[in-house]
Amino acid sequence: MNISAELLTLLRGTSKLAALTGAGVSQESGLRTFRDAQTGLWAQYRPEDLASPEAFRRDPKLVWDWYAWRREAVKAVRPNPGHYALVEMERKVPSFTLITQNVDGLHRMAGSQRLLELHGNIQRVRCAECYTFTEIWGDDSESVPACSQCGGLLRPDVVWFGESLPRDQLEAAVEAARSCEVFLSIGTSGVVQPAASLAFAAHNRGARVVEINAEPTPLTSKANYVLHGKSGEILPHLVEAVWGHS
Ligand code: BV8
Ligand code: ZN
Repeated sequence: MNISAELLTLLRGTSKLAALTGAGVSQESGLRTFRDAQTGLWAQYRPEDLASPEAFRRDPKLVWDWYAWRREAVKAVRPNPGHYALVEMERKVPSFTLITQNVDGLHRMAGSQRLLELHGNIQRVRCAECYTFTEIWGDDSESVPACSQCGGLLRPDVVWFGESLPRDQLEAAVEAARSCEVFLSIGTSGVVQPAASLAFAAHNRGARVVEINAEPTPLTSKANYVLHGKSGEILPHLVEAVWGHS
């Protein structure tokens, strides 16, 4: 792939960079993206119909089982070169913030430190009532496990549609978007709010916006640079071309 000399020069001179990632970054690890069709047992459901408080109220066991299945799927995969390239970028750029919409925990597993998880992490389980986190729970196949503190239902520690994002993570993400010189939008369809507005906030503050995605999105027309392709191929190539081997 050809990366313009202009973009390479821009990135070499950047000291404040923010990167937003979506499910596309985990696709090459073998995880379906949010908009990919679901398969097997879950093919009949749309993610948006399961990832909501209403769905959990209506059928907690169905939602719990969907996340149990996704936790197993995540356990079976590893970060890909795109995740590791972002760890390398964090080491090279003086002020780097990685903002992810992904809940798979792969950025953390790859070693990213300056990481904001806007939508939570499905590896973490908490009580729907008292927020107590827990690592262990009964594996009764008939019902959703109960909180050991208050007896409430356990749920994944993710942000469902209609739920607010964690305030501290969102505020830090907005601050990073507003103050960066370059904003990278990687592997996201730019549909889900408020995450999708971060790139526009950066653009409105005069940041250069770079989109790395397999297909065009609502951001493409606004981006200063657009690299269409697989993030697991583009990111390592970009890091090598800009910052060379560590
Ligand atoms: C909130 C956790 C309100 C759960 C997720 C304005 C208009 C309309 C609706 C709304 C609006 N504002 C708010 C809403 C409602 C809603 C929303 O945005 N709906 C959408 C559908 C329009 N937003 C919310 O409900 C948010 N909360 O606003 O609360 C509020 C306010 C105050 C007080 C109370 C309440 C909460 C949103 C968070 C939802 N939770 N995840 C779970 O995962 O189970 S979002 C979910 O979608 C995932 O986190 C996922 O990451 C995220 C976004 O999807 P993408 O990451 O972009 O993935 P997608 O598949 O779409 O795209 C992948 C892209 O990668 C594609 O473009 C593809 O081409 C590309 N790709 C694929 N492979 C590769 C690749 N690119 C590169 N390389 C590859 N190999
Ligand atoms: Zn509880």
